[in-house]
Amino acid sequence: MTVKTIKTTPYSDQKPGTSGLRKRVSVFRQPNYVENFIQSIFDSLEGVEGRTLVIGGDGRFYNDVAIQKAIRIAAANGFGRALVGRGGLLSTPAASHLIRHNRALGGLVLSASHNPGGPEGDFGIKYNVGNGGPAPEKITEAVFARSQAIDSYKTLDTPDIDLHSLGAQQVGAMVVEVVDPVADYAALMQTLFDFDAIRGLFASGFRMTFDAMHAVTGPYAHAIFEDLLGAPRGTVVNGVPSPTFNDGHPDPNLVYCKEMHDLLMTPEGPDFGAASDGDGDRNLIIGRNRFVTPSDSLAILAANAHLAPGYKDGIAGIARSMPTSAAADRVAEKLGVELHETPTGWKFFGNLLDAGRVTICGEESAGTGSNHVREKDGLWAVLLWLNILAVRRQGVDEIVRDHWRTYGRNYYTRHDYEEVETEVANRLVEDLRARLPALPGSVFEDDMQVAYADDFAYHDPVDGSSSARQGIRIGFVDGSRIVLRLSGTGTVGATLRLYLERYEAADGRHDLDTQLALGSLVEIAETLAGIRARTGRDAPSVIT
Ligand code: VG1
Ligand code: CO
Repeated sequence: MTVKTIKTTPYSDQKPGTSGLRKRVSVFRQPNYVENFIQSIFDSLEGVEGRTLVIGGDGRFYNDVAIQKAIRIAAANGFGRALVGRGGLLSTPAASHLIRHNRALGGLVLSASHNPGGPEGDFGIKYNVGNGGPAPEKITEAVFARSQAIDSYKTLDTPDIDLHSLGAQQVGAMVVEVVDPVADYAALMQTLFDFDAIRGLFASGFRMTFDAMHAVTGPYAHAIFEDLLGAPRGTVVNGVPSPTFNDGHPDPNLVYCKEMHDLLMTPEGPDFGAASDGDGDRNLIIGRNRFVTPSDSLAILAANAHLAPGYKDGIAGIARSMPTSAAADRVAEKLGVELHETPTGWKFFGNLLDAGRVTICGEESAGTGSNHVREKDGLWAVLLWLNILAVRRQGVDEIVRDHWRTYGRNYYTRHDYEEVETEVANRLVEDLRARLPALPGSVFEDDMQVAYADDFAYHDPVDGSSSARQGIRIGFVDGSRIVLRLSGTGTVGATLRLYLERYEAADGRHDLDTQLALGSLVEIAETLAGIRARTGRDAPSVIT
């Protein structure tokens, strides 16, 4: 089979963001757009010859087309084997596991996560390295640099492979193995959690509802919750993946899971509600009468992880992204383990996990995970919650309140302003950055005094690399914080994220309404950054 070398010209916009390259489908459909990017990835890797590549995605529109292209380009570049999830499906954490489990060189994860899909929606391509995690900045920068100079890519003239038949097929000199996307992942979960205890919980009449949002977790959730753990049929809703997510928005937050939230707030509702996003790495956790913020969830999971078999010997440390609340810091302090604050995006956790310095990681954006893979993992978080509920025999609300009574409560919210004009957003951030040096010591309403103000820079303690300008932090003397940064995953205009946090001690008031508790911080943020004034918006697009 002769390798074809096809001439091409660069696209200027192939710079990976927080989590790979994400664009409108129409952008990916331009001639050679996918080919250029994938070839740029392979050109940035060493020693692909004969190695294994994992390929899979969240099943969104264009997934199948991009996979066929990726397979041919991989074969033409000398990979020896490709492992592809049946139907082109692999959740992001399952892809991470397959890479590790099979000692693959890396993997291509095709997803735009929680963004809508379909011909008018978004698509994405991300490269994960051999540890199963998103490529570090060193590689993503090399890929971008290569994409700016690329003049040809390699491919083969072969027919499409059958993505629906399990087993081996040949593409040139490369073997393509179509694998069950769920089996290895479900096996991994059984090594971490007490499935008998969780089975007992369901047998005792405990009721859960899990919303797969017509996205990738459907098959995983049916297999794990209903088949293996004995939850009644119907526990998993919206469990059939659809290329358009049934025209929905697969973001598991209180906006897109409002119905489930409302159900959990009624006495007739189930005991526990959970959901995951397009590619299965995020999680939403709601107990009866209790929404658990992702930052609290991270802290509670870390504090209780030892109740699950996979973590029975305790955890080595916790890492959280900078905008995530400091609730986990208090748990780390009490456990006497390391706490690391990293920039937004899972790629920054990889080194800490590989070095064994942390076991559990989390982000305020509904991402939690551990050293079992190198991605955040939605179903893992749900299973750890279930394991904890099964052992403690308490409800979610009781566990959350108990946590606050021990550690105090970090009231927390995020206000997103989406599709803001890029220039307006950039100027806003620049102007605020310019004011930072003068802020410490300033006193705002409610006697709020600024303790520090900076633009977060991260120094990776494992490989010594530095990442500057990762978000503006304004900390107050009482432990409150305002954080502001621009999203690195948006596909239209700019998204401004404003993160607000206020600490209330263990013996303090834990029953305030979150938005009211953070009201004065919202006003201080407006005084400092002028988001409403500059964008002309009177309210955020999304509040989480
Ligand atoms: C967002 C979140 C970040 C998360 C990233 C990818 O990034 O804030 O915490 O890691 O999405 O998540 P940004 O740059 O838009 O704030 V996912 O589920 O899209 O892979
Ligand atoms: Co995701």
